[in-house]
Amino acid sequence: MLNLVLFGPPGAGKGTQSDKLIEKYGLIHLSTGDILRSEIAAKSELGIKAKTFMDKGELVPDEVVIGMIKYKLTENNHSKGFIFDGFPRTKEQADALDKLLDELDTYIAAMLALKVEHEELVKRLLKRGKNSGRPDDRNTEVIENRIKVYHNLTSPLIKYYSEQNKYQAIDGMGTIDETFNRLCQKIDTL
Ligand code: B4P
Repeated sequence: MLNLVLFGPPGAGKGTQSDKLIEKYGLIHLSTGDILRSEIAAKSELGIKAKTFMDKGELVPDEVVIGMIKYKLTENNHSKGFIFDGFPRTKEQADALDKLLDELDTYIAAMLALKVEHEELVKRLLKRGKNSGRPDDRNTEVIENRIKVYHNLTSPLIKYYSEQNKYQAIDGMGTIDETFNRLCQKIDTL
């Protein structure tokens, strides 16, 4: 199995690049953001709860997202591997992921961290907000809060994966194809 964590602040290109990478490498895409949005669309109990956090740009509680990932991993345990997009986002989630993968006798091969400047992140998210209707992309205050939450709670995971020699920084500025080529070059060395 090849398991990758695609990492970066909101708007860095995680979802965009995941779509291209799963096609090339035949991996399963696990995006906690996408799963949560489909729960919101289905008006499930989980979705109704998650929406209150997402609309403010806050993280959904760990136990909710960990439970979702656990379910998806057991459902797809014979796959070639996974791209984790937007997960883990806290130390608790990273610990839980390592444990779940260990139970499947596998592990994270690398954390690929997209580096994008603050102004560019805000620009990309506001542009998507105009077309997608995503409530968390339409409001500058919510976007700034998501970036702040990333710096406070999520970016410490760089140290977590560095200590395991799994952290790889990738320049995420430039076009979608340029970033994709940089990611593929790195993945092909794993
Ligand atoms: P996510 O769905 O993960 O959303 P995101 O961080 O905004 O990134 P995304 O991957 O969608 O966007 P991308 O950069 O590809 O999270 C949303 C919310 O869900 C969180 O705030 C949180 O509340 C909750 N949540 C999710 N996971 C959670 C977890 N594990 N724990 C707790 N809560 C969780 O793309 C952005 C835009 O940029 C797109 O329009 C794209 O086309 C464009 N773009 C991408 N690359 C570009 C490039 N190179 N040039 C120009 N534009 C580009």
